[in-house]
Amino acid sequence: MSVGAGAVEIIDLEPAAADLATDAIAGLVATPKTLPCKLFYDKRGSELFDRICTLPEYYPTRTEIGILHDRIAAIVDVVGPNVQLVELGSGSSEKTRILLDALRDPVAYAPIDISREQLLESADRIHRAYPSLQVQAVCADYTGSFSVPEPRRPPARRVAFFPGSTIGNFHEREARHFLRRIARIVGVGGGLLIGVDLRKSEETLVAAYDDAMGVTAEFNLNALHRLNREVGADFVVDQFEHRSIWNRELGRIEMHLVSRVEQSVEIAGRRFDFAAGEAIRTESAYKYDLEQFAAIADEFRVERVWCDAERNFSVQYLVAECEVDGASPGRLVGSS
Ligand code: AVI
Repeated sequence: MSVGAGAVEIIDLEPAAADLATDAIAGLVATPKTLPCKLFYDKRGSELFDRICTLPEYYPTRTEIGILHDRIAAIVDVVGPNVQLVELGSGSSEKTRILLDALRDPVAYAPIDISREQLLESADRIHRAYPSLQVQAVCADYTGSFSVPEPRRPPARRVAFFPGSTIGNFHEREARHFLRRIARIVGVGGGLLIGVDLRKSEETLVAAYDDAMGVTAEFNLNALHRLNREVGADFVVDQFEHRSIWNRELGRIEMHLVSRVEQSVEIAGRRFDFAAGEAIRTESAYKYDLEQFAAIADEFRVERVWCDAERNFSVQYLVAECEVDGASPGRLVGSS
């Protein structure tokens, strides 16, 4: 199927609407209580996230963009010409433009995103900005099963782009498993250009996830509003407050929603009791040092690492080394 100017291809693997109530209940029966961070990203949550990315305390976005701009010549040198670029969770594809402006003769661009509307809009914008580039948009959950389309022109290699340090939102075992899947998708000799946030002072980290204007608090609380709106839960949202803490032992920032009072909440016919001060963990953001991350990306060779001057954030180019489940060079279809 083609959309837009007739030249963007869309491969529609959109999963069935997530059962939010089931996911929420599975987290709230656990001890301690949790909610999945994917709950954040409805329309309102995505707008709030875009605002977070511009906040003075939230250093990752501007630092990563700075690295991409400053090091673009070295990045395109190592990535090489004639690649098929596959972006995982493409969102607005803003950072991609820095790459596409500099890559030598990219064969095709395949943005993958679960949000159909945003995917189509950004794929169409990319098509209009780079009319000779084949754009093959895939509407899919990139953490699930998907396949990447073959481009018309055979690429020299497939390169995945996964910016934003979203890898930090995976628990370590999931991150390892996910990176192995990516290695299989790009094939031996294929690449992964990835943004990885680094360890730093607790003060900087906590502030990045608890800004003075309260935008991150609103983003976190929006998960409860969403459950009220979409599955008829009865959270009294004002009776919860946002908290961000650095879990030193696990090397991660955690976002919590803490119950201000003793209360109970009903979701899809199930009641959940909260003690005053009891927390729901809504997100974990792991911060790595370079050695730790290299150990997790165990089926890649770390080819190059670029950091900002303060070593707050890294952009890394990894090359897939291991043959996984029969993947071989040039065999370019991946699934979990
Ligand atoms: C999407 N992800 C990489 C963000 C992060 O920094 O973990 C989500 C976020 N949560 C609060 N602020 C930003």
